[in-house]
Amino acid sequence: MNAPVSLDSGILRHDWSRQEIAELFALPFSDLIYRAHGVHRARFDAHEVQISTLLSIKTGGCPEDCAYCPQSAAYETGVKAGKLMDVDAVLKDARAAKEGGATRFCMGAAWRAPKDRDLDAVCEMVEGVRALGMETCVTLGMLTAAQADRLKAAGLDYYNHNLDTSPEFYGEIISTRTYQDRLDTLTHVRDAGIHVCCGGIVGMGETRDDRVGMIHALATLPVHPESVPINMLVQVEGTPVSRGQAPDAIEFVRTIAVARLTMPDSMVRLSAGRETMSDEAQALAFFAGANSIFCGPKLLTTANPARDRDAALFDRLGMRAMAQ
Ligand code: SAM
Ligand code: DTB
Ligand code: SF4
Repeated sequence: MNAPVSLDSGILRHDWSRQEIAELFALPFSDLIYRAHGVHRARFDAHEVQISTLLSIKTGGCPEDCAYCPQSAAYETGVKAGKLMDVDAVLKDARAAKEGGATRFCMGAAWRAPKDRDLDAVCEMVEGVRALGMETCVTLGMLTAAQADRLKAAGLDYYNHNLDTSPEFYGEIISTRTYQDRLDTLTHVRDAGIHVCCGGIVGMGETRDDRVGMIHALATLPVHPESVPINMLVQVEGTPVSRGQAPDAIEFVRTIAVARLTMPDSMVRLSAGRETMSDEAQALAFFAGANSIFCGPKLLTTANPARDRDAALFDRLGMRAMAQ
């Protein structure tokens, strides 16, 4: 006989204990995704997916040592360091993204933190993309409160800054900044009135308990991030974590489901890692509560599924792009 699985519409809470989150992760897979889907369906149209497009506006040569990242100057990954792109070139790309169906344009820079003069150009980009009628998102590294205010004044909608993993495992992955540095930037972004996009990575050799710790850190923030990207590690040769075992798709889907259950009003993004993920694993991730993706053939430096593969998948699953 099946034990009864309680189906509810989700409760918005910020006081999750690690134990409660560990218990969600440990549920039988079917019970977990059934519950997560129930919450998802109660709060969202389960057939709609929000679509963002990514552009690397400043690639490579990053002084940070994030062990997963092809853009760190600390590792030989074949990524060439470039300069900040011109505003016009960025806007040309944004127009193409809009034509491709994206409602949000995300610009990423391989910086530890932006210099104030770099921010002048980024603010122009934000203004230009907004004028095209798209939502804007940037990810530029650490921000001061004053820099966050400048981005808000330029009309920025979202700032992406990930916690990446648990507080305990963080030091194994990054030595050049602390978890608290990340939390401080998130506070500056939140205080400036910008929507927060914050999530992490699955598959870097962390334990289940680290995934629990990561979701716990996100779900106990004073306000849940409006957008929670769950990235499956893209194993890039030359990065320290590329030598581990390939990430486990079932564990990835569990992480999406627990994010959905603990942060019921947030958009959960099935983020990096779709290029090597089967259509079936993606379908499970959508069922478990993911409702946002990056579309277009490239993430920042690595491959993402071609548009026709995504279109075919949406068709097969009866899903559609969310209007802005
Ligand atoms: N430099 C900024 C920062 O670190 O916040 C912005 C860009 S950084 C590339 C944005 C996020 O991309 C990282 O926090 C990480 O979660 C994700 N990322 C980077 N490399 C990845 C990889 N190989 N696989 C999966 N996610 C990755
Ligand atoms: C996020 O959480 N994932 C995106 C976005 N935020 C900026 C980046 C994924 C990068 C994957 C590796 C690359 O293409 O360089
Ligand atoms: Fe730099 Fe961001 Fe990559 Fe870390 S994740 S090395 S900060 S670009």
